[in-house]
Amino acid sequence: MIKLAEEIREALAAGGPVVALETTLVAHGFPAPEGIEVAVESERRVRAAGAIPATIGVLDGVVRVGLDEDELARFGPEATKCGPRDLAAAAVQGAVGATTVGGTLAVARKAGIRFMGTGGLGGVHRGFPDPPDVSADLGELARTQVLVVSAGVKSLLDVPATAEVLETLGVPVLGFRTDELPLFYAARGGPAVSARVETPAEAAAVARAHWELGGAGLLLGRPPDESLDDLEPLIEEALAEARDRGVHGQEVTPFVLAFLHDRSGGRTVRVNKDLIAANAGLAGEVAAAL
Ligand code: PSU
Ligand code: MN
Repeated sequence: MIKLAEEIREALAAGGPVVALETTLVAHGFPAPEGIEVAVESERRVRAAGAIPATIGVLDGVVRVGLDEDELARFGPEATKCGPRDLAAAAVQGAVGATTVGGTLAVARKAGIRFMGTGGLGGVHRGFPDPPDVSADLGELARTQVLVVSAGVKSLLDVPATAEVLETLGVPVLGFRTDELPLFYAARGGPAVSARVETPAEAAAVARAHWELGGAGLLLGRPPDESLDDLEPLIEEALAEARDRGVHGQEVTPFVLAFLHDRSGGRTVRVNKDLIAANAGLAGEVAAAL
């Protein structure tokens, strides 16, 4: 049911650095085929940092850990979005299953991978509790011994509420050279982190200590290098449009991202691509430092 690529199996057996990467942002986070370019560049950055990339997705009835370029190219817009609850059905029904952060963490737990890079963590959607839409990313992070590097929480969500839930779940929220949890497209203005770290080695040391104490997931927030600070009106417009069109559940995040990519004159595409690759690189550095 789960198949690890040879290189990844060997690296894990030897206690080497491996970084999990997801496929939902590949399939649904960008206009095709830009998601595939992001995936290839993320893998390159993980390798440049001295770690092995493990891109995860469901293909031909198998949960795959490690995909080659031809396999990655199959994660287009028609792929099924796979949170943790969707993995089994996608495998049994032979779907191309693009794993979210939560879905990827569920597989990483099973495979014994300790690090992951992504764009922005999912969280509490705005308007809670009508409906009570909370990304499964949070539940998986709370029970998986993985350090996830992201540009914080996606700002189309209710970020302060998400920060509160992360605290409730006992997930350390580390800031990489920042005291504030980044806001995905924006570097500043987010809620306070629980601890600030200055280097990949320091992040690795905190993760190891957390796991020795019996803790599970950690979030390491890395601010985007280019900060877009004027997007809130456009985000509100996107959410209103989603509401008007009856977009709900798993469709909300990809709809809003596509709206922003379309209406920001390409700025969100650029920043989103850059931050995903940079987060993958930092995850590789932390993995290599442990
Ligand atoms: N980061 C990005 N683009 C994305 C995502 C993260 O830059 O598309 C995806 C991740 O797969 C994350 C998902 O798990 O968005 C959250 O979706 P939801 O809120 O529906 O759980
Ligand atoms: Mn949801």
